[in-house]
Amino acid sequence: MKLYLAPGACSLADHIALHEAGLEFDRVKVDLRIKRTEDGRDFTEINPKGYVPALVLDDGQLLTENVAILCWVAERAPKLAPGGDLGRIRLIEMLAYLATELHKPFVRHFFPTSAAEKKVAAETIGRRLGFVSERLQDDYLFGREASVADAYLYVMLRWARMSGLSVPEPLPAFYDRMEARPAVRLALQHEGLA
Ligand SMILES: N[C@@H](CCC(=O)N[C@@H](CS)C(=O)NCC(=O)O)C(=O)O
Repeated sequence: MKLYLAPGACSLADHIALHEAGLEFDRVKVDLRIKRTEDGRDFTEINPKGYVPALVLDDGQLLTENVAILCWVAERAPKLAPGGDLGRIRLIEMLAYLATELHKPFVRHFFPTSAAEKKVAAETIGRRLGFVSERLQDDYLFGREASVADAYLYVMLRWARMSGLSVPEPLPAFYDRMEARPAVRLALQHEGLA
């Protein structure tokens, strides 16, 4: 299996999750500006969407979208998903929120078409981080065990810190907790971000 990633991009969440799951995989870095893999291939021939993450399974099937890849990892490592009747649905609910309500405003904040748009994006991120901060149950989003959604939230917080945006309590301690996890440290190291 091969994970196509760009250092520090949202694909870091999938990278962390694969390590948390203890799955074997190869990493291939992609230069997103020119859509080329580090081994010189045209990335759009691998993922026609042209963005990371992309996961090529051992049977050659392509998986894209953070929500889908993270769910797939959690299906292989159930410890990375909340339990209970609605566990899987709660996971999808949280991943969908992170992907559409938090990740997307960051794109507007990183690549604004105006100063006003950047300001609105910063306010939106602040409000939505506030919502997530109230959802933390114990150490992580779903209790005392980390899930694949925590890996995605960690990446969003990393972006917030890099952008100088404030991170509401108790998320700073959550961030430190995530960074202390061996899977996170390994992924950061492999992406040259440690
Ligand atoms: N809908 C996709 C969005 C993924 C995405 O935004 N990837 C960014 C990096 S964080 C990317 O590769 N951008 C390059 C591009 O769109 O050209 C998902 O949730 O997986």
